Amino acid sequence: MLKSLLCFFISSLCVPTPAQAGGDFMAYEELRGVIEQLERDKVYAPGELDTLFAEVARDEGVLKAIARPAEGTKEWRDYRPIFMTQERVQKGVAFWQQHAAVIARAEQTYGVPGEMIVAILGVETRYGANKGRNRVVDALATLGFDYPPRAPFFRKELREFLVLAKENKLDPLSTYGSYAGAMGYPQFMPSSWRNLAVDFDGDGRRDLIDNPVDAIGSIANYFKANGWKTGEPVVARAQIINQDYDSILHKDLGTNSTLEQIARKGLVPREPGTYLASAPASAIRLQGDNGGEFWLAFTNFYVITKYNRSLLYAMAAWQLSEELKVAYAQALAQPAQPALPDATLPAAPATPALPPAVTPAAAPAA
Ligand SMILES: [Ca+2]
Repeated sequence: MLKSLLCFFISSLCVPTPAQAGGDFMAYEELRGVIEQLERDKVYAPGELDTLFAEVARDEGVLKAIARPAEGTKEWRDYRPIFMTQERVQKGVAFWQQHAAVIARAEQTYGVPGEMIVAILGVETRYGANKGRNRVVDALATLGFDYPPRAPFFRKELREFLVLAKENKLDPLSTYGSYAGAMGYPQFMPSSWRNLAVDFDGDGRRDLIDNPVDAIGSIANYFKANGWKTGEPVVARAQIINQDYDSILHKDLGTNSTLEQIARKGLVPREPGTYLASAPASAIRLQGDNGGEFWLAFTNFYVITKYNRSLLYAMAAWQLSEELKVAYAQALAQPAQPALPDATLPAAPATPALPPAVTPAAAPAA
């Protein structure tokens, strides 16, 4: 009450700007546990983290943001237009052209297509243009200590961030990212940065915040480490051939059937392609502009969900990658295109101008 009255009278001092207020977690037992562990592990000197956390503040905006992620509340028809814009494709092509040699090297090194790497950068940060405005240490402490549904996850990421800051000489008080603490061009969480980032330009640092070369290599390495299968299909639009399909539709983030099992329930690939009947797959339904869209999602599709645990995210990233692949090839064929006004791309997932939605290279014999 006293605090709210003070806020009423001196409201200008009570605007929630996390960088100004501080020390919100100093009395938390859980923070003591984190600090003592990092001191025991000799990552931080005694007292160093007390000084740091005297500046760390609860970020109420983070708690609001995590309660309404776009992936959890939107249907596909509303989610898709956020990412599938002419502007995002054109900027992706420009980014790809600027870093063509590095992207080709990442493709060769890790077996992940260049368009997939560029699409992830486009969906995550518009190719580095928006790396996030939340101070990471505030965000992770807020979620790790004051967001019970996922506190253990974020408390671990807070510890990882504090170790990462030491390893990479980041100033924890001036490192910014998403409301969930994801950082840099590829929006890696601290544990992913520590475990899967690579020094792709060989300068001795794994810098995802200011170095697009390291970001490109790190995304490709992340995909490879999570099971990307080079040359295998990602996802294919399905058509209905009989009415038993409801029982096979799948919402979890992994394959649960084979193409053959799904076909028996009434869904088969719509476009011609080389598919193994025994290929692990799931049938998914998305709510599109014209009602239900049915898709056959393969192992590689669920690798994309390792980046962000959402079917909509994976579909947006994949569709953007397909658009990028076509637009990049066109740009190589005829450079110096005039800029077009921003507009949402047509909803059809694969127009006749596009290559087949799924082009598995040399599928092995069944
Ligand atoms: Ca580097």
